[in-house]
Amino acid sequence: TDLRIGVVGAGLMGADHVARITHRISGAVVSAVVEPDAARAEAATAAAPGSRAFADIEDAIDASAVDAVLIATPGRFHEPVLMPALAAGLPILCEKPLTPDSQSARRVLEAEQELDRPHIQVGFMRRFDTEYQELKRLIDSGEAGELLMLRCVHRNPSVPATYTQQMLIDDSVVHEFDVVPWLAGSDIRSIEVKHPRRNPRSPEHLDEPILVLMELASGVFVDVEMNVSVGFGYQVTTEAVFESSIARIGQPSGLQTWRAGTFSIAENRSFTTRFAAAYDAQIQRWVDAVAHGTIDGPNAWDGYRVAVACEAGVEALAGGVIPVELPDRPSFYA
Ligand code: ISE
Repeated sequence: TDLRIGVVGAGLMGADHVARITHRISGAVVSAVVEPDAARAEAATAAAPGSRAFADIEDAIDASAVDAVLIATPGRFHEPVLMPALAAGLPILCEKPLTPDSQSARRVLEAEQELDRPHIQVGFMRRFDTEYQELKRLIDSGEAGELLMLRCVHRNPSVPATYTQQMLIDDSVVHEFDVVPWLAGSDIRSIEVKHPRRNPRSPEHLDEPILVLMELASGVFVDVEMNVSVGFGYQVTTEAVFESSIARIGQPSGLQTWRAGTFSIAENRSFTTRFAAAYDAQIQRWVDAVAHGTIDGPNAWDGYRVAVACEAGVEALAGGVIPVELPDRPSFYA
């Protein structure tokens, strides 16, 4: 029988996951939607036949309406959903970030370790993108020789009014803090943030773009251009610099046209299209793993490591080279 998923949060990402589970994922259905905004809740339940709206996750659990929980609210609202879902022993797919800071992430780790095994998978979907996977294979294989640098670009056309300066780090660069150590096979040692000229088109309360520099334990240097008011589209690219070769991922692809003296390729406008296939793969693999009592992707320890990096990154917004120090990984997450 199908896994009955309760989706918590039916904003942009939650609604996208409801449609994905309903139309593209096999072995699962959306059985419950938890969303305080009545119009969003109604739209989401209408999009998932057979689903019901609940005021909070506890009600859905008490009604035995869910076998698993997908959390797609903003990061600061994750902990109050994670805790009751863990207490009920339910498998969880939690959108990034696990939580916005390391203290709350640590509380989640402690609660999870009361259970017999990891129950939380964190939605760092880039690990499911085929180009990222190919680049990781190239780096791991050693075929291209030593990796020297990673040059990352992360551009959003615009951001919602609720997006804050700190979110440049803990909502956006959070993805690089996960995927870079995974790609390079090396932890982040320190983080520094540089402030180029401010984009006059940025919302008044934001000072961006920013340039984030990471030094990895291996000596590899990484730069991330984090730029959220570019207008023209959504771009996430990485260039890997090796001894005597270069590899690039995330270039525009799809329809190419030559017209009136101009060559053009359509660009993505949102992460929902740029990473659509990665989200599909992530959710399908999670659903398949849950059927076997496991998870299949980044776990809560990864979420915690990234929360530690985000804290250093937020501190670095004010200046300085901020070290990133991680405790040893508990064997529970081996
Ligand atoms: C957003 O929350 C995401 O997760 C996107 O992947 C990222 O590109 C964007 O900057 C974030 O705000």
